[in-house]
Amino acid sequence: MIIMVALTLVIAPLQGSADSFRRDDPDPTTIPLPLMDDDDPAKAVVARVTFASRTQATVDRTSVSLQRAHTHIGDPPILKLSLTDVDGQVIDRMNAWSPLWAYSHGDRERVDIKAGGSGSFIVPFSPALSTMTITDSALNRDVVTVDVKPAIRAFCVSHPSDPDCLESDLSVDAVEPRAPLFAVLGKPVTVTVASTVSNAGPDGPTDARVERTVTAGTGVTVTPDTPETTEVALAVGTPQRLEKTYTVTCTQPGARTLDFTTAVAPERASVIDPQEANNRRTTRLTVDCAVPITINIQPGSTRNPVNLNGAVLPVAALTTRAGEYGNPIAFNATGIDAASLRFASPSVLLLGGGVPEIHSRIHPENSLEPDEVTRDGDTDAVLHFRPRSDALTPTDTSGCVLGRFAGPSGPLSFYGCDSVTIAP
Ligand SMILES: [Ca+2]
Ligand SMILES: [Ca+2]
Ligand SMILES: [Ca+2]
Ligand SMILES: [Ca+2]
Repeated sequence: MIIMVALTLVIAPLQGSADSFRRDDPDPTTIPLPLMDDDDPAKAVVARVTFASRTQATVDRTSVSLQRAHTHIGDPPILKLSLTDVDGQVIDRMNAWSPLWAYSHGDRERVDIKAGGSGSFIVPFSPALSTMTITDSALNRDVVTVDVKPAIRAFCVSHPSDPDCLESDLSVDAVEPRAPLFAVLGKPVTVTVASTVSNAGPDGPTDARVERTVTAGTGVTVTPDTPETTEVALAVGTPQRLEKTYTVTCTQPGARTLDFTTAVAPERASVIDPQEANNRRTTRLTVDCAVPITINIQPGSTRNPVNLNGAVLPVAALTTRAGEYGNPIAFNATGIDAASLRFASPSVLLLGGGVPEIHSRIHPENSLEPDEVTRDGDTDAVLHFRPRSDALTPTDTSGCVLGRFAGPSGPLSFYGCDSVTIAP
């Protein structure tokens, strides 16, 4: 009972309470009216909202109605409606009567606050409209935010010729990852993905939201791995290319996959895409994750001189245990596939170049370790290359071997480098 009495107000204090409003609140008597174009067919967005209390409400339904929104002239500022566009910018503000406030007529006219109730909020239609936030002015608290996009979308789907409704067939035409030929376990590499998006019309330019996501399979990590949303204005017939760079690191050897997905959609609910099937495209990138190994160029020499005039260069690929020389995975050099071998500088190997093993076979041997003194007893593979100037240049300081070997459960790539001194 006490609560009921406390909630019963006479109308005079209500009007007097305007002083308690924040200074930047618009004066309801001077608040600008929603702009209405009289040449435009009247449309309004209607939200039916049920209030459980002054600060809690739920949205029952939203719709677009072919009627003009009323102007809220003279409404006391009980509730405030803020209308935002798809970018979150406020495009309109207006006052509204609360369904919880009811006049009652007795000896004196007064306003009661009901415990609950429903009401319709009717605002002018805008093709840019996204949300309607209902705020209790006196409490300065947001009560509920209504997403009006589904109602606008449904209206435009059923009224395609309405002047406020546009049609744009947006599409993702290509998702093209560019990656190095191989990546060494634990060593980050850069992958650049180019996405091409376009608008086939008929209407445009259309503000579009492009979302790019990446999903890494097992044995590989990628950063950034959170979806990124970009806004682009797509003119009809003018594709745009968006590039995004990722850092990719192999955590397990072998073929590892990354799925790059790009999706496009109109920003505004009033723009209908008649063909959704072409709005998303995924391209799978397979990364060859190579096992790092230790090699000894010119066993017996610490200088490792390399002659680019056709002399034979011996290179020992060393058999190592997991953890030896910092190599994460055990490597048996006798399992090397000689036909796969190439020797060159790192940059040339990444471009697919390099010279082959000149005998097309490995030479099993207990070779010298990198200290050029120790032979550890296990069998290594000595390889012979004839370096040329297209494999190493006089300024190169390291020579590397790339190849395939028999891994524990199938062929894997391996990669190892040692320092070189290019002979003048
Ligand atoms: Ca489309
Ligand atoms: Ca050496
Ligand atoms: Ca060894
Ligand atoms: Ca050995």
